[in-house]
This record gives sequence, structure tokens and C-alpha cells, in this order.
Amino acid sequence: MSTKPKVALVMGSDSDYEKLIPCIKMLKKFEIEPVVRVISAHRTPDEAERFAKNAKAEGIEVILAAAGKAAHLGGVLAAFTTLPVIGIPIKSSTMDGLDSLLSMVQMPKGIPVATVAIDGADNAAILAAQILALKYENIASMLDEFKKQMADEVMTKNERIMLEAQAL
Ligand code: RP5
Repeated sequence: MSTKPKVALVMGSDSDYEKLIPCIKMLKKFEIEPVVRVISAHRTPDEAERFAKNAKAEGIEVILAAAGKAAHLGGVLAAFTTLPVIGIPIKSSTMDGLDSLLSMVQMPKGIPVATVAIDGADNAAILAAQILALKYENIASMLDEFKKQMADEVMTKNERIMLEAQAL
């Protein structure tokens, strides 16, 4: 049995899955066990309620909710749990994901859904890791290293661009 901390990644449709593969990979990079499910707030509302009500008892510590169009999934899951819910608005309609973004971020007071960018799967995983890092020292250390690597990469790019610009 895995002793890794668990984060649920719930998507409204299997059509969202491809965009969420980076999120699953990023969770695994931080040694988090992803609990991946397809649950629709509209088509399987009873399952959405059941999953959210049981999530905490099943050891899940953060829920990621990815959905497109009239994206109620995050709000519906958040209605049935006190776990933090992070919404990932999926660009899956003629409105370029703005519909999904507003459906998640414009939650009425009392039931927040912390929302990342449209198709922001990586950031949802990083934010979940940052929440867990309050409790798990190994994740905090990995996040420190992750930030350091990003900074090093930017410094390398900076040096390359400075040289290229000088040579013009
Ligand atoms: C949402 O509607 C899903 O999250 C998906 O982004 C969108 C389209 O779903 P499908 O019709 O492809 O199942 O509920």
C-alpha cells in the first residue's frame, strides 16, 4: 500500500484527459499519488457528491477539478467537502475556455474554488504540492529544488540571449 500523500484529479469528461497528463506527471514528480477519476457534475451528479463526501476519509488531501464549458465540477465537489478544491478550466468549447474559467473563479462567497489558468494543469499540481508542503517536509524540499532549477534555466537563457544580442 502506498504511503504517499494523495491528491484527487477529477475531470468532467474523458475528453479532458490529454490536457491533464502533465498534471499527473507533475504530481508524481513531487511523490504525490494521483487519484484520477472521470466524474461529471451534470451527468453523474450522485457520484460527484459521493466522491467529495468520502474523499477526506479516503486520505485525499487536495482535490483538483478539471472541466470545460459550464464547468460546475469544482463548485459541486467543494459543496460537499472542506478539502481545498483547485479548479482547472479546460478550453473545450467555442469560447476558448473563458466560459470554464468564469464558471470556476466566480464562485459565490462561502464555497471557494482556487482557480488556475485555462489549461493550467501544471500549475494546479504545483499548487497542490505547495499546500501539501505545509505538512510534508520532503515535498517542501522538492519544491525548493524545483524553483532553483527554474531560476538556473532562466539565467542560462539570459546569458545566451545577451550574447546573441551583442553579436547582432
Ligand atoms: C465538460 O464538458 C467536460 O469537462 C468537458 O470539458 C466538456 C465536454 O465534455 P464531452 O461532451 O466531451 O464529454 O463537462
